[in-house]
Amino acid sequence: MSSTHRASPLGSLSVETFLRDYWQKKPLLIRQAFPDFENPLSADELAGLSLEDEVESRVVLEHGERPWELRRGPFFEEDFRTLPEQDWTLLVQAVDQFVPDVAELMNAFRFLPSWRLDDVMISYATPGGSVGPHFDNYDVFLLQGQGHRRWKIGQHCDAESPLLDNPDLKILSDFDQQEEWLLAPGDMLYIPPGLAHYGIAEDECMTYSIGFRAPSQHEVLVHYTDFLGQHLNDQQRYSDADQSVVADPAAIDDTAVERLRDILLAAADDKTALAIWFGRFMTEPRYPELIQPIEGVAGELEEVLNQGYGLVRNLSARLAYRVEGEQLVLFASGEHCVLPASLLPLVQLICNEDYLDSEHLLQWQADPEGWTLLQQLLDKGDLLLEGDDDE
Ligand SMILES: [Mn+2]
Repeated sequence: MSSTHRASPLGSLSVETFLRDYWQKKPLLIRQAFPDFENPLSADELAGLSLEDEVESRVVLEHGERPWELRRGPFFEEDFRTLPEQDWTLLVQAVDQFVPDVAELMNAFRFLPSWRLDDVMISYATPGGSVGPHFDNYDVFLLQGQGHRRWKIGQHCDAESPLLDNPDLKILSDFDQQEEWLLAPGDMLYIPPGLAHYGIAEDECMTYSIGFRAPSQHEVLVHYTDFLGQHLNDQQRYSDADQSVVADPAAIDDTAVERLRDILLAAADDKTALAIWFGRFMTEPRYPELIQPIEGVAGELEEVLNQGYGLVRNLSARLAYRVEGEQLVLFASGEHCVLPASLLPLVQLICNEDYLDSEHLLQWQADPEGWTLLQQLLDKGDLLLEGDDDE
């Protein structure tokens, strides 16, 4: 699959029109966004994942010990046997990190920056199953994988919107229905941040939520200044060598405030530092423990490629890059390295393809910096040798 010719899942709508009229603005229903969609995972396989320690999962029961009861995984098989016939939902986070066919779904959304993509959550619901009327702080595409789900669209919400008194789930106490759609396998609904939505399973159904990440302004301010702070020393201080005679020693005058503002503005104006912080932040993996250094693997690179095997991206790794003047910066799972601009084609290949074939990679054997980069990413565990994970 080529990174430049992936089919858009927007139906007859162009990417340009979608971005202009819908993205972050209003909901969009796309009938047969994925025509003849083949559900890559069965309900039993999803339930199987929820038994695993490293997987985040939840069950929501509408009529449990209290209304909208939340149970957290990992679960035991016994837990599922004791659930009622209907009105419950199993939700499993970041299934893309464990199932390559689910990860591949995300490639259809590369008309948006891939570092904005977060994960694919999958929900399985029995008839009547729902997680209640709610809103999210991020964009989501809801792809119907199996069965049918009725989606009701409500009002725009914010931090002030009234919620039910529930310790675990943020369920809206008011829902002002604007629209209603019934989704069948292959249909997809886009929901912008802050828009109330309420999905109810008509029959046994599975829904794939392709979710996005966006840092909160709190994260931008706190994390960026924390990152900058690591490079500052104690001698760099508020200074007032220009201090004039004070009219009142207790007063904080404008000049003092402006000296502080200059410190902050200089930090905000450092576009290079800001970009490096951002690339590291946006590529931080959800499960860093799934990216482990693999000893000795880099030494096998040449042999493996010569045998015709390629490399695969670790499903947990997040990659992005930035070109700034002559400088190329690669971000790999929360870290960065500065590279010569001549490595751009290799970096683009690594960032955009799940599978790197031997033919393309062997071309870089003559370039010591390119070859070293591949070895470093293998050592770090962001890239894996084909065959190591039964691909
Ligand atoms: Mn939601």
